[in-house]
Amino acid sequence: MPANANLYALFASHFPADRSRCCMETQDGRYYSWDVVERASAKLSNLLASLDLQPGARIAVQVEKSPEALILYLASLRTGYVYLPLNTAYRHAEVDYFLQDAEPEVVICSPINFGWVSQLALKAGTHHVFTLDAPELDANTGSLLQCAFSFSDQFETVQSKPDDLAAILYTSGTTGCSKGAMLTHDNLASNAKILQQAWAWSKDDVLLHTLPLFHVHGLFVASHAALLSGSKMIFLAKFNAAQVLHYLPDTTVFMGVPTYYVRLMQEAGFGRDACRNMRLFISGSAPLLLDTFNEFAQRAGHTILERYGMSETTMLVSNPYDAARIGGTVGFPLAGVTVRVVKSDQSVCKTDEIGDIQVRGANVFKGYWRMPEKTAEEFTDDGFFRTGDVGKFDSKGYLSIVGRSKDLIISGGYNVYPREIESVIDEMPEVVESAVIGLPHAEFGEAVTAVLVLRAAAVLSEHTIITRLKNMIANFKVPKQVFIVDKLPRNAMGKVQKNLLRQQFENQ
Ligand code: MCA
Ligand code: AMP
Repeated sequence: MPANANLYALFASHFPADRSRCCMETQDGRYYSWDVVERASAKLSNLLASLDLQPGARIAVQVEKSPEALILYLASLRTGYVYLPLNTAYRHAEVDYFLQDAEPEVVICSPINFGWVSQLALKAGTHHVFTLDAPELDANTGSLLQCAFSFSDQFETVQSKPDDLAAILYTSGTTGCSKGAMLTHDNLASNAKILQQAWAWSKDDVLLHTLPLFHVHGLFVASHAALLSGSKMIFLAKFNAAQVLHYLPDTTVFMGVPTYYVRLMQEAGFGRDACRNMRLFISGSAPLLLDTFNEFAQRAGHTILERYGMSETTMLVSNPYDAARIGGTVGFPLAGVTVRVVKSDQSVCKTDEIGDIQVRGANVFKGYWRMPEKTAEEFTDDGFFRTGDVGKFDSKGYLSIVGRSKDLIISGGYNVYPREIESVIDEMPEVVESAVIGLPHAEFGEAVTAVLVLRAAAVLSEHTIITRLKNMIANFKVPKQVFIVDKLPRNAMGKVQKNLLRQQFENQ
């Protein structure tokens, strides 16, 4: 039989020989050995397998971060089903869309959301709904952990082919409508192996894991490298700068979005002493400002390694581990990943010439879920994926991202698609039309900002708009500021000139 391409099988082959060593430790002192991770994921796998799901069934998960949530992800891999993580900030309409589109056979949510999520799941034709919470809170009868307890703690990981789906991550890609990026076992395995090498992971590393578990950064980039290296994770429920400062002396690797670094430096006690055992700080998901990069080097005595990735491609470019890490750049294409910058006529740009960034490699996804036309549009004839990012290579081969051709705002590392927010605002009876833009923000990088035109005589305050939106969409998508104008600036084609709006409101 050929080697099993199942990603869990790859991880398991690198678990430490001494399974009593620590895999995850939490802030309240819970300790999960590799043995526990193996046996608990086997119990969950046996439970999932007992449900008699279709091959390729989607398992949609919207739960708070915990070691159990990561173990659930491993169980989904082991059983060969398709893991579909959802941001815990998503509200009713957002979850409804994802469940309708993905038609998961299993939905797992937080106990507090069981009422509304189970209704949506029923509507989407889901057969099984469970809850998952931290063990001490997870006492109700629909609890996944309770249901799994009586199952065997041994499970033979199913045989997967490299091209089998492991996960679907929803993203809006280059256009407004949310699409499920289908990632295979091979996409994830190849990227995990490349990053382990590129960033020199070893079993002696300790990762301070503070990222959420529902996006590529926290679920794949951070966890995979540690799982593949048999390294311990200090597993915190969320990012909190004071807590990070507390754990840093016990840590060798930290990963985060730029906002984490900005907040960390606001801690008075942060400095070289806290970082004395650190080997590596990594940043990604959004541009790291040169000021942050420089200030951090001064304060911490460490040069942040910035890398670049996408849901569709996982990681594609990284600054080097053992050569100069250049601020304002994302570094070199990773081993086995081909990246090119092209002009609008598809010819390759010269050094320092700005163009569209395209990528090809084993890391690049299989396509968008049930959207073959959209998938085809995003690939060139010679098989490169169009990232929607704009950049340039310098004479030493470092890539810089200088902008985006897609209309996207990145706030605190979360992507916000203006068109989605505009359509929600435009539904308000008082509103004629709206434009949503990103304005520079010291902490979040960009702040979601709405500019509105109201109907004649309509009255609508900024406070009312924000309050309404908070009930309708995830909180990080809600505009930080709202401006009312008489009309939106348009070009000769009738398209709203967002650059003019950005200029007008940048310093207000
Ligand atoms: C929270 N708030 C935000 C954001 N997060 N506002 C704007 N942008 C945000 N990202 C607001 C809430 O709306 C709320 O507002 C208030 O802050 C408090 O909410 P809370 O949830 O308590 O905030 P927090 O815990 O301080 O969270 C901030 C955070 C978090 C820690 C920076 O956003 C975070 O962990 N971001 C990381 C995102 C991430 O993992 N991205 C990776 C994507 P109010 O009080 O008004 O209601 S993967 C990816 O991009 C690719 C592949 C890659 O390359 O990695
Ligand atoms: P997502 O598809 O949600 O995973 O977001 C991917 C997008 O995040 C990319 O297309 C980039 O626009 C952005 N991104 C990720 N890493 C970086 C980085 N280091 N610098 C600038 N933008 C980044």
